[in-house]
Amino acid sequence: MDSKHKTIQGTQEKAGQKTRKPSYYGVFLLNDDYTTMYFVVHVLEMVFHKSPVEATQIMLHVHNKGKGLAGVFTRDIAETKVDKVHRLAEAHAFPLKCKMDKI
Ligand code: TYC
Repeated sequence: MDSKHKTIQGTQEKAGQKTRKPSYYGVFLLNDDYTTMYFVVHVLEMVFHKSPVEATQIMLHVHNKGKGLAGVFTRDIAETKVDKVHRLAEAHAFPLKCKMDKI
């Protein structure tokens, strides 16, 4: 195609092109009887960038209630967080589980 017939691609102005808002997912940690409290706090600090105080509060909530929110992300980021938690847990032989739920 010659240059005077080229169209602008990927812009909002392109006729009929719809945009889509991202869906958000909560990433939750689940309680178990074997993972150490120290390790869960470490995961919350390293993977979810929580402060030591906030990480401890979330860990205790999970320990007492069975489940707790670690963070809210778009789908791809949430999938990556879940994967990171499971890889870290497996590497340290802990059964820590994490899941994502559309919110
Ligand atoms: N219940 C664990 C214990 O008593 C601690 C724990 C907290 C484990 C949170 C998992 O997601 C979790 N050692």
